[in-house]
Order: sequence, then C-alpha cells, then structure tokens
Amino acid sequence: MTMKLEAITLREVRMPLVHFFETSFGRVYERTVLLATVHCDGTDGWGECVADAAPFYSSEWSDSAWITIRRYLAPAVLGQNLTDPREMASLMAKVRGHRMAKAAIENAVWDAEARQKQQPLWKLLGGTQREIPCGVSIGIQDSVEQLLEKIQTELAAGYRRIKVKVKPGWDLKVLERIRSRWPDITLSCDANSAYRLDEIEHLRKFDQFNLLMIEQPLWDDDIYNHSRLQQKLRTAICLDESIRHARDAAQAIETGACRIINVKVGRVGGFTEAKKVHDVCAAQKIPVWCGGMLESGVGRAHNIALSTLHNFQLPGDVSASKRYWKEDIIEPEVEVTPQGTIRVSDEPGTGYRLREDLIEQLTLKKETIRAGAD
Ligand code: OSB
Ligand code: MG
Repeated sequence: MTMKLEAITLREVRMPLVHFFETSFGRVYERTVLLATVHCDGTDGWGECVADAAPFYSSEWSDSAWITIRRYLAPAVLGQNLTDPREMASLMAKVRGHRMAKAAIENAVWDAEARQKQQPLWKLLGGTQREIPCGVSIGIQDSVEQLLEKIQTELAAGYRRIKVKVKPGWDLKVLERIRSRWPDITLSCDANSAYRLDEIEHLRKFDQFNLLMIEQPLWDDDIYNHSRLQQKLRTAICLDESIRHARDAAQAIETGACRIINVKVGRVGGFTEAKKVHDVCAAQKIPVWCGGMLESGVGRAHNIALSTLHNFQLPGDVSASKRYWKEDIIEPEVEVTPQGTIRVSDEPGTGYRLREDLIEQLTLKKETIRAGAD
C-alpha cells in the first residue's frame, strides 16, 4: 500500500453531555471535540483528539492541539507517501509531547488505511477478541444517593465493572456505602492525582473495600512515588496519567509502581504507541484495559478496535453512546449488550459510519490544511 497524505481538515465540534461529569479536577457539562479528517488518495480517515477544552487532565487542550497540528504536525506529514500508518509517529517525532494532537492525526491515517484496504480496523491493529467487556466510569455526584442510583442503573444495564471517581472528602464514606449495598460487584476507583504520598495512612484504608484497583492516586508525572505507595497497599494501583509511552510502562512495571495499566490511545500518542504499551504489559503479565475520555463516536469506535488486542483483559471505560450523548455522530451508535459487552463489527473500517450532516451542524470552526500551504 502507498497513500499520499494530501490534506487534513480540522473541526471543532461541541457536544453537550446528557449528564455532567465530575472528577477531582472539576465538572464538565459539554465536550469540545477536535476531529481530524485526513484526505489520502480519495479515501478519508477520521481521528479524534481527546484533549479537553481545558488543560486539567493533561497539559494539552483543544486549542493547543489545533495550533500544534496546523503549525507543526500537518506540515510534517502532508505530501508524504506512506506505506504504513506506523510511519506517522516518526514523521511527527521532532515535535515533543503533544501526544493527543499526534494521535488524532495518526489514528485518522489508520482509519483511512482500513477503509482503503476494505478491512476491519481491529484486524489491521492485530486484534483477536470479538466481544469486549465493558465497564463504566461514574463521576462525582451532588450526593451519595444520586451516585448509588446511577450505579444501580449501570448494573441493571449489564456493565461488568463500576469505577467511581474519588477525591479527598468523597472517598471512604462513599466506598463504604457502595460496598454495604453491593458487597460483591467488581468495583474500582479513580483519583486523577488527588492524593499525596503523605496520605499513605488514609490510602491504606481503601484496602478494606476489596477494590479491583485504585487508579492514579498520586501526581500525574510521577512513577517513583507510586512504587513507594504500591509497596504499602494491598489494592492494585493502576496508572493512567503517568503512562505516556511504552518506556513509562516498562519503568512503572519494573519499579512496581502499578499492577495494572490503563491504555488511552490519545494519552500515548496514537495506535502505534498504544500497541507498544500493550505489548510491554503483555510480556510482563500486566493486564491492561482501555480508558476513556468521554469520546464522541469517532474516538469511541477507535477505542473499541484497540480493545480487541489480546491483553485487554479487564473491562474498559468503553461504554454505550447513549450514556454520553443524546445523539452520537456515528451510526449505528455504540451499543452494549445486556451482558455488558460490545460486539465488534466485521465490516471494513470501524464498522461505524459518520453522520457528516450532523457533524457539520455541530461544527463551530473548520479549516483544511493542504500540502505546501502554510
Ligand atoms: O481519568 O479516566 C479518566 C474522563 C475524562 C478524563 C479522564 C478520565 C475520564 C473518565 C471517563 O474516567 C471515562 C469515559 O467514560 O470515557
Ligand atoms: Mg483515569
């Protein structure tokens, strides 16, 4: 295969969430989604930049991704003849960081390749699992009662793992209430870096709740202190924010900083690096699962394809479109079976079509960047 990357179209799309989402760093009511379309020899491919509107989860944000793509990433890749989407990462390597911006472009090229070859994206990525187990991530609510009600709804829908967001002041009491109502469900929590190492005694109290894992308790940019914490906890630590690439994964495993890793394709810079993280973990027998960033259907479809790789052994934060959107921008929407799984399509590409008319309606800003132009 060879594909010439002729142009990239960027779109900023705004999508209201059906329910607000609150983490230790704040509450959001809507999602600003940056979509990238790559135009390659008559075939389009779509990617989503998972950065949020503000630089709170990570230092990247929608506007930084837009300008980074326009000024640096697009000029590095436009006009290039690609034989494999894996070449994208090296073309963009001179730009440091900005992994979510890079992932949007690289993943769009994978998407284009799958369409051009008329093959399912999951097969192209090397996936093997045809049905993927799903969990949900439930944000901080106004009251514990509201949270319990939400958990009840998700369990009834069949989801196989409940993850709740925690922060100081919304943690032990909340977990206690959940466990007293559901002693046996698969339960985990995610702190998004809300704790400090001197809170070890407090964090040890999480051990009584038989959690599948505690996700990212400490600083986003710190692996070493997680290894110190993991030594003192029975509960498995799962790293999210701290894992930027396969080397981080290798270091975290070697230092005992975690026993589980959350793979987010945007956080690590695209499918190629996500596969490497997956492979490093598989070789060390560390299970991974696919994280979520409140994606629109474009990113959601890509998360599904990634989740088919064999070491995605735990339920991911990949759930039905309707939990997020009144109307998703793909069709069919992502649906979850009563058994809490997503069945992966055998159709070429992602198996989901874009609702381009709806996307156009939701678009606030649009720009096409072509080879040779500035
Ligand atoms: O830490 O996993 C996280 C959402 C936004 C930013 C960070 C995170 C999350 C989630 C939601 O937990 C996962 C989802 O439902 O997409
Ligand atoms: Mg997380």
